[in-house]
Amino acid sequence: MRFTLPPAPGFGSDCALWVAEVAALTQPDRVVWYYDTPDERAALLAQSVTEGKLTKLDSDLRPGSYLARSDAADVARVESRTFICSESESDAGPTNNWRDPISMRAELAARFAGAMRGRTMFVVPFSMGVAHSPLARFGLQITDSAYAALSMGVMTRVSREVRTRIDDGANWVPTVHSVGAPLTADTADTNWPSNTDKYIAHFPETREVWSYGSGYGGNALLAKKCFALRIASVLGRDEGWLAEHMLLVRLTSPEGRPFHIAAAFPSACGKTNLSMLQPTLPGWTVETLGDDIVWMKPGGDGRMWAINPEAGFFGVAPGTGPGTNPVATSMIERDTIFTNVALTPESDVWWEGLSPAPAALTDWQGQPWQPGTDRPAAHPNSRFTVSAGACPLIAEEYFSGRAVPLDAILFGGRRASTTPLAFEAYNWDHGVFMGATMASEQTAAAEGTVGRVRRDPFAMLPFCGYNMTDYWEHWLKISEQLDPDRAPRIFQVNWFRRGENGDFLWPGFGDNARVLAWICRRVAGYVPASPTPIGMLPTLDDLHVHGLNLTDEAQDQLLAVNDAEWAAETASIREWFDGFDGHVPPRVLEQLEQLEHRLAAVHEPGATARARH
Ligand code: GTP
Ligand code: SPV
Ligand code: MN
Repeated sequence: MRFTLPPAPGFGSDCALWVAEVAALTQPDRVVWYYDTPDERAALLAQSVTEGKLTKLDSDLRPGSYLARSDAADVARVESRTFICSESESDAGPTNNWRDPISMRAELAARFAGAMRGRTMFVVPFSMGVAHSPLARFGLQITDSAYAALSMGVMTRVSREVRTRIDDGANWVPTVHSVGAPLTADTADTNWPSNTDKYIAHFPETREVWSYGSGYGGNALLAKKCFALRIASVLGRDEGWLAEHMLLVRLTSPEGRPFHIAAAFPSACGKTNLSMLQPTLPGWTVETLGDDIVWMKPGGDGRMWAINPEAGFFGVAPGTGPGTNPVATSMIERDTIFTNVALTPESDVWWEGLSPAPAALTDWQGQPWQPGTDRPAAHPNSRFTVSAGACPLIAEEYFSGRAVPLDAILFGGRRASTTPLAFEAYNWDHGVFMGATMASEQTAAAEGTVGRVRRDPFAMLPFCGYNMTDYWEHWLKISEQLDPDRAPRIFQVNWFRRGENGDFLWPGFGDNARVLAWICRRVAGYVPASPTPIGMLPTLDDLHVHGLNLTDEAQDQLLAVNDAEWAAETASIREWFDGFDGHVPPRVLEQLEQLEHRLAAVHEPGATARARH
């Protein structure tokens, strides 16, 4: 028997017909529309507990909260199995895994045929953004995972209204997810069904997502990376806006002036933490708008306007504690789904960095664990899933859906060396160059070697749904719609520079407010900055570091621009650009040439000490 994937439903088409076609292919036992009403949610949570897929945590210690333990081989995004199936290979570009859409449809049809046998197929209508907002986009996720349906209920705005709007002809993006583990009369279900064969496939022309084999995070919650970044980046290219892997935060100065900052850091590099930081600088306040994804569009006023399309946080658990992130710690006191953290004997959760280790635990794989055990109790990519409405600092825009005007855009990553704590781009093109050449040490958020430095342009390497150099071109072009005096200013930051002994030189977390405050003062025109070859730097005094007790080494190194390191950096950027076969936009190449030129100039006779910094 030959199967095909149902064709993408066209604009204004009947979603029920498409759902029936997917059901005919995947053959679930039953089809259930899931609107995430309180009753539906309670019933699905209870059923998941009965089936052993969720553990209910102690109702006094962690009310309304649950623990999920994944299969040990399904713990993070799988970049090697993520595909962009554009008609032309050059539209996917050299940084994506390209597959021909016709052959991928055939390959997937064979996987999806009968994939949901014995299971329930949930149909989840969701909105990215508040449903009545002009920037909102709708989608349907079909999934055979109750965990995915429950998580979608937290991470997106799931409602019957969205289905009505779709039935009334609104545009929507179809997404299909199966864990790839059909049940037969003689196969027992497991607590985390999944398949060793995995596909995270995107069809940019027809705006579809098909995901098979994984139940974890961005592989399974298709509204997140698959729709809101990979498909949305393509929509943005075609329609004149940007879908970005960024946090969004509002800082208000002691004088009461609000500043809106978006920041692109790669996975597990500090977005959630920065989005809800508790400033250690008196008088400054923070409101949280988003922690992972920003959609932004130039307005008629020449400013860049931004929204967070998500409704929840899927945050990294390890490292989250009262000392580092008291806001998140209180946000996840209740009504939270935890995945792959450790369980205490009292049925509460624990992970490295939350508190001193309890005497005995059950680790993320269900094994006994004591302090001193030579593996972490919580998986390094263990996560909490919680409504953004639970964040004590959540901004009013979470409810109203209003967009905010961006004052600054930050690029950052984990760099043990080379990149100073903070510096400003000379202009938009220089900022685009900073974004395009960002590099970061890899983390546990995706498969791969943790700690290896890789270029991760705009923190979008795994998330750009089209050709990376076309995407840089789009960033350059979008500035034509911005007023140069009102466009967001661009900065680079690095909280992760290390000293000789391997320790972080910068305290990070709440003290990052010192850097953000400098950025706001730059935007307001209140502080000068020193021109250096790599950009405009603050002094330590500008960062109000008094009281931090920085070591001599930290004072010396945090803002240092080291000649040898930057010579190696520019050489490595040039080599990396060479891999794009002449497609790097000339304006970006020109920025590299200017940087090399500025670096060489500091060695010429007469170069100022200040330029040498
Ligand atoms: P994704 O959800 O994967 O996109 O990650 P993210 O960018 O939101 O990262 P998150 O804020 O969850 O931080 C990831 C890890 O970095 C956690 O273990 C944090 O404790 C740690 N971290 C965050 N901010 C800082 C900081 O300023 N300094 C240091 N040293 N560590 C930090
Ligand atoms: C990331 O890896 O950037 C995440 C987690 O935010 S996931 O949703 O799994 O992509
Ligand atoms: Mn992320």
